[in-house]
Amino acid sequence: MKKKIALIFGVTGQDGAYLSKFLLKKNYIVHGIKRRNSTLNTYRIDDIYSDPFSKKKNFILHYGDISDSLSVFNIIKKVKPDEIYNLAAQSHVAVSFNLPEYTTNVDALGTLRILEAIVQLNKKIKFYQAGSSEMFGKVIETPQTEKTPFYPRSPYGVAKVYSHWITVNYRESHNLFACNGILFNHESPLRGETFVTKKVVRALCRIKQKKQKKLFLGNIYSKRDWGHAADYVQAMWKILQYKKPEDFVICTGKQYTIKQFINMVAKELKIKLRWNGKGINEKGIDGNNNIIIECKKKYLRPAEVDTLRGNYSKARKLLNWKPTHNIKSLIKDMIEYEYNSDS
Ligand code: NAP
Ligand code: F7E
Repeated sequence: MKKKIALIFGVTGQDGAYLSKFLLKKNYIVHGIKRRNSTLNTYRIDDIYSDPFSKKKNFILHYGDISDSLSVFNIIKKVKPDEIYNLAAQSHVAVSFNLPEYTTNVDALGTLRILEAIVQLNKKIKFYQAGSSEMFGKVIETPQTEKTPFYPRSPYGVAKVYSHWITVNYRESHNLFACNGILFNHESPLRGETFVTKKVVRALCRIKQKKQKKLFLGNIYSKRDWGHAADYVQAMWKILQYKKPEDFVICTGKQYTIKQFINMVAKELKIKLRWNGKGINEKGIDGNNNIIIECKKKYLRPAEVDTLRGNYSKARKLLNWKPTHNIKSLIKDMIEYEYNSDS
C-alpha cells in the first residue's frame, strides 16, 4: 500500500517533534518546514533526521516560512501531501503583546496562506489547524467545550480565533476536510524553556543541583488544564482520520494553579518549600531559609487568562481519545529529562 504523506508546518517545535515521531511509527512519510535561523533549531528532531542523500528517506525537511505565501505554495505543490498539520506559530502569549503585528501575520494569515494553497492545488488534502484554549480567554463558562464562545485576551488568542474561523469558513465554502483542534496547554520534556512548566521544572532541578539560586515568575494564581504533548499529537492525527471534518476540544478536565504545580515539582524533588507574603511580594523559601522563588511585575501580562478547564467528552465519544498522562506522570517525565540533560 502507498505510504501516506504528511506535511508539518512547525516541525521544529515541541508538538512538531512529537507528531513527526508518532506519524513515522504509523509508517507515514513525513515532510517538515524549518525556518532559516542563524543557529541550528532542529535539536528536537535530530534523532529522526534522515540522511538527505539516502534514497529511502522518510523524514524530509524543507526551508520555508509561513509568512511567505510563495514558499507555502511551492512546498505544498512539491510535496503533494495527503495531510497538512499547521503547528507553526509565534506561540508565546506574553510575547504576542510585544509583537502583535508579527504574531497576527504568522498565527492568523499563515493559516489562510495554507488554506488558499490547498484550494488552488488539491482540495482533497486534509488540514489540521492548531487551535488553542487561549481562544476561550476570559471564559464564558466552565468547563469549556466546542460550543463555548470565544473571548480571547491577547493578540495571540485573537489571531488563533481568526485561524479557527477561517478554517471553518474554508471547510464550509470550499468543501475542504479542514479541522480545528482546540488544544489546552500541553507540556513535555521538549517544551520551550520560557513556558511556565518548563521554566519551573528546569529551575527547581538546577536549584536542587546547586547550579542556580533563584527562580523569577509572574502571576502564580492562574489555573491551567495541563496535559502531555505525547497524548495530544495522537488526538491531532485522530481528528484527521475521523469520518468527517469537525472541531474538537482536547484537554484533561483537571486544573491546577501555577503555585500548585510548583509545590508538586518541589515535592517530587524533595525540596522543602514554604510560602511567605502576598501578591507580587509572595516568596518561596526552602528548608535552609533561602528565598528560591520571587514574583516580578515584568512577568505579569497586560491581560491575563485566569482559569482554563476543558471537557473532552466529544473527543472521547467520537475519536475514542483520552489522556494517558496525569499531572504527576507529566512532572516525573519532565524532571527525569532535566536531570539527564547536562545544561
Ligand atoms: P512551539 O514549540 O513554539 O513551536 C512552534 C513552531 O512553529 C516551531 O517549529 C517554530 O519554528 C514554528 N514557526 C514559528 N514561526 C514560524 C514561521 N513564520 N514560519 C514557519 N514556522 C514557524 O509550539 P508548540 O507548543 O509545539 O505548539 C504547536 C502549535 O500548537 C502552535 O501553533 C501553538 O500555538 C499551538 N498550541 C500549543 C499549545 C501548547 O500548550 N503547547 C496549546 C494549544 C495550541 P522555530 O523552531 O524556528 O521557532
Ligand atoms: O503561561 C503564568 C502566565 O506561558 C501559563 C502556549 O503554549 O498554552 C500556552 O500559553 C500561565 C499564565 O502558557 C510565568 O501568566 C507565571 O497565566 O506557560 P504559559 P500560556 O500562556 O497558557 C496555550 C494553550 C497556547 O496556545 C500557547 O501557545 O503561567 N506565569 N509566571 C508565567 N508564564 C510564563 N511563561 N513565564 C512566567 O514566568
